Amino acid sequence: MKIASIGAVSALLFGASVASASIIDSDPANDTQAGADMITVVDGAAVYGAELVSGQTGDVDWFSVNVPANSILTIVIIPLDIPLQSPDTILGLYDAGGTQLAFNDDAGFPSNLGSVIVYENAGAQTLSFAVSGFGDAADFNGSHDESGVYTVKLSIVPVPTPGAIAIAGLAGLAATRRRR
Ligand SMILES: [Ca+2]
Ligand SMILES: [Ca+2]
Ligand SMILES: [Ca+2]
Repeated sequence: MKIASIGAVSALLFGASVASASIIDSDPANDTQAGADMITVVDGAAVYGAELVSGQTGDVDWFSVNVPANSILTIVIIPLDIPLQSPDTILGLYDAGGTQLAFNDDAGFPSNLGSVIVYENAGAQTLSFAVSGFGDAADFNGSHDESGVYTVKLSIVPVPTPGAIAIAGLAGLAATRRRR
């Protein structure tokens, strides 16, 4: 159920704007966390293209993003050579010290072999994420045979305060009562 809803979200994100996303991918410099391409987030969102390069053995693409405190970071990797199928990606999220915080292979197997991570971030920090191909292990050392272009869609939204949630809950309750 949870997987299905994530798949639906990534299907929703697979829109017309995806094809025209500009490329941010400094191969081979971004093959390591130290060489990660910095992502600029505008109004809580960023969309860009990248590629797991054929012929470059073990291409891994690292990106970094500044994430504010009390926010939810969502990273969606959308395969484009065959939409949602190829390249078959994996995705890892890391803190600045290189500790893996989250990992995902398929956003919704078998219909979506792209990847998605939703992460609730407490304190402001720079996070990094790595995109590699299926077959690579969770250590992202580049041992895979996947190639092809993909789009990254990234969003950052504030975590609602408890007061805002309570108000939303009351509004929902009032709406339910009105329908009866
Ligand atoms: Ca690349
Ligand atoms: Ca790379
Ligand atoms: Ca995958």
